[in-house]
Amino acid sequence: DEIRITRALLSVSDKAGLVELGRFLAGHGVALLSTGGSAKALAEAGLTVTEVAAHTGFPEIMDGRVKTLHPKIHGGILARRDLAEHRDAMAAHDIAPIDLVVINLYPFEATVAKGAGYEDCVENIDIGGPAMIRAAAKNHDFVAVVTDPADYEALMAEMKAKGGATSLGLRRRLAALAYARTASYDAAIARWMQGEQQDRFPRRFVLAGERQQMLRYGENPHQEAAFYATAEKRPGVATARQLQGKELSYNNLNDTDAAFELVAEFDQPAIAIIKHANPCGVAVGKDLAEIWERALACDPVSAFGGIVAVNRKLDAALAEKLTKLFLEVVIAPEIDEKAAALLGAKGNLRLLETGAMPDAAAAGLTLKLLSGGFLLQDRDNGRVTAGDLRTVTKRKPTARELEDLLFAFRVAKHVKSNAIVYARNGATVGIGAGQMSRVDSSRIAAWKAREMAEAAGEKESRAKGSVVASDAFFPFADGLLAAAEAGATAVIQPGGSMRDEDVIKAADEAGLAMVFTGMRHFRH
Ligand code: 93A
Repeated sequence: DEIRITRALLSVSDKAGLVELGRFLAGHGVALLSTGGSAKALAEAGLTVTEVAAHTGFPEIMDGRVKTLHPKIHGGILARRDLAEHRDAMAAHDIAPIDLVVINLYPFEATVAKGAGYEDCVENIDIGGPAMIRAAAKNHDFVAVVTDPADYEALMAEMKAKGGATSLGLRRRLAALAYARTASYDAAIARWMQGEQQDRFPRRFVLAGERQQMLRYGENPHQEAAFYATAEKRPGVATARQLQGKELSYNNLNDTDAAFELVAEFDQPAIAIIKHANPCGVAVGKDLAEIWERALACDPVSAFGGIVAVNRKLDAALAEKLTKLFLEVVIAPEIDEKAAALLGAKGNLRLLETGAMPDAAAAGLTLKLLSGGFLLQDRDNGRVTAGDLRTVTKRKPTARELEDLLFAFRVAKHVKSNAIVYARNGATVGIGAGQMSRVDSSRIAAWKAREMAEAAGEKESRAKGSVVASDAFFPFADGLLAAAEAGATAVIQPGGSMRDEDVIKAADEAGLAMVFTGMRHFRH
C-alpha cells in the first residue's frame, strides 16, 4: 500500500509553502514537473524543475487555458501501475508516471469576493486544475493529491517517516478532501452564475462550507458537532476574532448569532442579552453603560449566564458593569483596550470582536434542514419604519409611544413565535416567547413585567404605560385586552386578521392607540 513518489506535478495559484515543499521533494529524489508560474518560483529558488510544456512537447496555449490538458499528464496520473495493459500504454506513448499532484486552483472565490467583473470571474474558472485533481483522486491507489497548502505538512511528515512513500490511508483521506474541494469550487461557480442570473431559488441549489472548528459537542453532549463557514462574508460569529475565553460551544455560537443580528437592527446604540436564542433584555439609548442597566433590568434572573451583543465600540464603563455578572459571551464590532483589559479579569468569558456590524437590511438566505430536504428562504430583512405604519384606532400614538412601538416590533422580530414584547422608554420590560398560543405569550410577557418590578421593589408593574408589540396579528381581542389590562397604552401588530374589526373595537374601548405594520415577523 505504500507508494514511493518518483515524480510530482506542482501547479499552484497560491504559492505559499511551494518552495519548501519543492525543496523537500527534491531532497527525496523526486523529479519536479510544473506549470509556468509555479515552475518559475521553483527555479528561482534554485530547484531543478521541468516545465509541463517541455515534458509534453506541447506549448501552453490560449493564455494558459490549455496547459496541462494533455495525455502525457493525464495518462501519467491515471495509469494503474498494477495493470500490464496500462503499463504497456505508458511505454507505447512515452508516458512517465506522476505519483503526486499538488494543486490549488485559480482563486475563483476570491475573485468574486473582491467584486471583479464578469469576464474576470469567468477567466478565473480553473479547468485543468480540477481535471488533474479528480484524476489523481480517482487513482488514489497509486497517486497522492494535495489541494491545500495546509496539507503539505502532513504529506512531508509521512514521506519522511516512510522513506519518501505515502500510505493508502493518507492517499484516501487526501482524495476525499480533493473531491470536496472540486465540489466546493464548482458550487461557488454555480452560486455565482445563479446570482448573475438572479436565480435565487435555482433548480439545483448547492452550498459549500469549510470547517472552522470542531466543537466539543452539539446542542447536547451526546451530539457531535462542528462549525462551518460559507463564502458569505457577513460580519458576525463566523468572521469574529476571539480575544479571550473558553472555546465557543454550539449553543454559544447559535445564541451569539441571534444576539448580534438583533443589535444590528438598530441605528442608535443598542444592547441585547440572549438566552436560548431569545432576548431577555434589549435596550437602546445614548450611553452604553446606561443602556446596559435598562437591558439588564428587564429580566436580571434570566440574564445570568447570558450572551451580550453591543452594536458600538465596547467601552470601559460598560465593561466594568459586565464584569459584575456571569456571562458566557460578549460580542461587539470593536472593543476598547481598557474594556478588554477589564473583561480579561473574567478569564472564561468569551470575548468576540467582529470589526463591523452586519447590514440588517441586506438580502440573503436562510436554510433549514428537514428530514429528506431543506427549506430555503430569503432572510427576514424586512424592517418596518414609521412610514409603513397605519393607525387603526381613534387615538394616534404619541411621539414617545411611536418610538417605543417601532423599537418593540424590531425586537419582536428576533423573538421566537408567538412573540409578545412590552417596551417602555427604549427598553423591553416584558418578553413572551415561543408559546403555542398568542394569549399565553401575552400573559407571560405581562407577568414578567409585573414580577420583575416587584422583585426590584417597584410599586407598579412595568407594563404600566408601556407599549406592546406582537409578531403576528391578534386573532382575537383577548390577547390585546390582556395587554390593556396589564397597563399598555399602545399596540403594534401586522393586522390582517379576519377579526381585525373586533380587535380594533376592543382597542378603542380600552383607549389604546394601535398601529398596523402590514408585515409579519414569524421566527421559529
Ligand atoms: O486555464 S486552466 O484551466 N488550464 C490548464 O490546463 C491548467 N493547468 C493547471 N488552468 C490550469 N492550471 C492551473 O494553473 C492550476 O490549477 C493552478 O491554479 C494554476 C497554476 O499556474 P502557474 O503555475 O502558471 O501559476
